[in-house]
This record gives sequence, structure tokens and C-alpha cells, in this order.
Amino acid sequence: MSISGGCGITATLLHCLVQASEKAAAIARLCRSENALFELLVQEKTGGDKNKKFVSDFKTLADVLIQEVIKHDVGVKFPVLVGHIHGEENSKFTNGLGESETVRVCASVADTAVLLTRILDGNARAGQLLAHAVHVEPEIMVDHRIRGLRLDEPPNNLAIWVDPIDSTNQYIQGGYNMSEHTRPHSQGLPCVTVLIGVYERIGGLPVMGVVNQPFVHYDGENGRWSGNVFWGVCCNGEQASSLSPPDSTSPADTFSLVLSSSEDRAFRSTLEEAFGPDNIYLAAGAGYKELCVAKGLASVFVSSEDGGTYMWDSCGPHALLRALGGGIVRLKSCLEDYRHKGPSALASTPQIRYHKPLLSREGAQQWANEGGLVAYSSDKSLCAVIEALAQACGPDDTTTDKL
Ligand code: 2IP
Ligand code: CA
Repeated sequence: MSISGGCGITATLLHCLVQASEKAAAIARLCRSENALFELLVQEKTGGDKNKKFVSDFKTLADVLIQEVIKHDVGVKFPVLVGHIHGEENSKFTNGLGESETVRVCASVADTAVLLTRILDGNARAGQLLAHAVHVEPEIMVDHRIRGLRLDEPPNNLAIWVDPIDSTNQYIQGGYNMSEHTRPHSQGLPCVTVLIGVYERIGGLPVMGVVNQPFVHYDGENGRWSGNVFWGVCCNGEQASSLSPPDSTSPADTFSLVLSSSEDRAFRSTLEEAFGPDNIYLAAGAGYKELCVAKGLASVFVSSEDGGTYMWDSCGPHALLRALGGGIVRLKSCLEDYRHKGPSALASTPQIRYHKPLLSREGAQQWANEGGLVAYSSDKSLCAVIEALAQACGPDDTTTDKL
């Protein structure tokens, strides 16, 4: 379904991103629901000949393919964005034999099927299934809140970060804990997200974000998953989102934090002491943890790891959080501002920007979020966690020295 006339460019671009994320989610679900694809997805690398097969790297192919589909679909509707859509993956797919092929969406289903079958070492069934999903447009309802957006931002000022499948490990492993509805899932398919973030080419602020969760509800009768999609826009002083800002004024609201399960042990203990172990959740997936904050399932997501997340992990959710009155900032900058200028300085700690590589680093690390991060839903939550950390880690404490 297309978004009809009279809509501003912001509404048209956002609708296009939501649609692209739904196609990405459909491909992600297909790879788990069709045997011909699922067998490739979960295939173990057992060494020897098997390791040399194209198919042993199918999970990378699923990632690369989804990224190329998003780039293609957005580029067709917004040619001015071609060359400005960046992702975690490289479109060149190299198999176990060292042979390279560029993954792309071809002009027809048949051509895409031929290309994918070649990449999949002659597996025509898998190639055709994927090619069909690449070319079919998912039917989505036009969100009336998107149709009503009048915040016009010329697309030639914009660029995009894509994370085609965030939390790839959970995607491969699968699993779902039905009991976890009011708190973050610690692991499993609900932690998998497709992340699309639009940022300003000059200045690097995230202005529009889509977070798609392909695996949310499982229908035991037909064995199918359905998902959710969330979006947010924050530009030209206007904010709009599919979510409502978390209600932090509710008396029942308890301050809670979501952390990576691989978070530094000493750092986690400091937070457990400050806020109580019951208010600390561990969850997989950087995008999922940021979504939990946007949805009010946690007040903040804190990561102390320098370079533990990348621009593609945070750009889309960051725009969603900004649309709700929150944001994402570097943990290191917050602690420095708090220590040197006091709590009031936190209000002006700069938001993470997405347009410049770290020139001192190489490869993917150039796009790492340097100095850890705090994703928060309100200034009050940001202050609460920084104050606790600054007090707990006095001048002689080494807990945050690595930042
Ligand atoms: C990963 C994924 C991991 C996350 C890491 C991301 O992205 O989200 O789950 O680690 O930061 O870069 P953790 O779960 O410990 O937070 P991908 O799955 O796309 O590599
Ligand atoms: Ca990721």
C-alpha cells in the first residue's frame, strides 16, 4: 500500500522505512519457518569439507541480503539517498572457498533467484524462496499518525544506518520465554530487531528511526510468528512516535536498568548496590535493550564497554528515544560533565552523532560507540544513573577507568 498524495516528504520516507523493515522482518521469519532455509541457518560448522561450503555462512547471507533489500527499496523511492545508506554488513559475500559474489536485488524475481541459487551453491529451492520474499511487497496498513506528519526535512540532508538483524546469535539459537511480558526478555527471538536510523548528513543527529521486532507473538496453531514495528521522528523541534513517552511520574514506577549479559562484573555490582539487584535486568541485543527503554520496560540501558555497540546498533533506536523525550549519550562524557561541572551539566551532554568515523581506529571499530553509552527515556533517569555512578565510583575507584 502506498501513502497517498498530500503527505510531506518526512511522512513518505518514514512510511517507506516502515515498509522496508516489514519486508526485512518477513525475510527473517521466512528463514526460520521454511525447512529449506532453516536447515542452512542452523547448520553447524563441523570442519572439513562442510566448512568450505557456501551454505555454512548462510546466516551472514541472510544479514547481507536483508541489508541490500532495505538499501534497494529505499533507494528506488529516494534516489537522492543512494550512496548514503550504510549498514553493518558488506554486500560482497565471500564463501568458504574464498569466492566472492556481490549480493543485490536484481530486476526480476527470476534473476534474483539465479543469483541467490549460485551463492547458495546450487540450492535452487532456497534461492527461489528468498528471491520471492525479496520481490514481494508486504501489505501494511498506513499508520494515520505517519500520514499526519508535516515535519519536512529535505532527504538530501539525510543519511541512514541499517542493522539488518541485530542480535544474530539469538536469531540463530531461537527460543522464547512466554512468561516474560512485563519485563525485558533476557534472551530468545523477541531480542531480535531490524534497526533503521536516519541521521543528518551535517551534524549527525538521528532524526527518524524504525525498530522492527519480527518475533513477538507465536501462533501455536499455524506455527507462525508475527511481530511489532515502532517508529519515532524528532526534527525541526517536532516529535512524533508510534509509542507514548513512558510515564515516569507514576508512583508505582521503579527505576530499573537493562544491561548486557556480558557487562563488566564490577560495573554491574556497582549498579546492583546502588539500585538493588531486582531492578537490574540482563537482556540480549543492543537494539532490543534500547527498545525496552523506549517502551518503559526499563528506565535506562547502560553499557560501560568502549566500542561494545556500533552506530548501526543505536541510530534507529536513538531517534525513537529522542522522539519520546529521551536520548543516547556517551557514558564517559556524562561522568566527566557530572564530575567537572555538576548535575546541571548533564542536560547539555551532547547526544551521540552518527556522521563521522573515529579516525584513530580501523575497520568496523571506526563506527563504534566510543566510551560506553547511556540510553534513557527522560532527563530524570539519565541524572539518576549518572549521579549513582559518580557517587559510587569516587575519585579513587577504578570501575569506570577503562572508558
Ligand atoms: C550485536 C548484538 C549483541 C550486542 C552487541 C551488538 O549486534 O546486538 O547482542 O551485545 O552490542 O553489536 P549484547 O547482547 O551483549 O548487548 P549483531 O547481533 O548485529 O552483531
Ligand atoms: Ca547489531
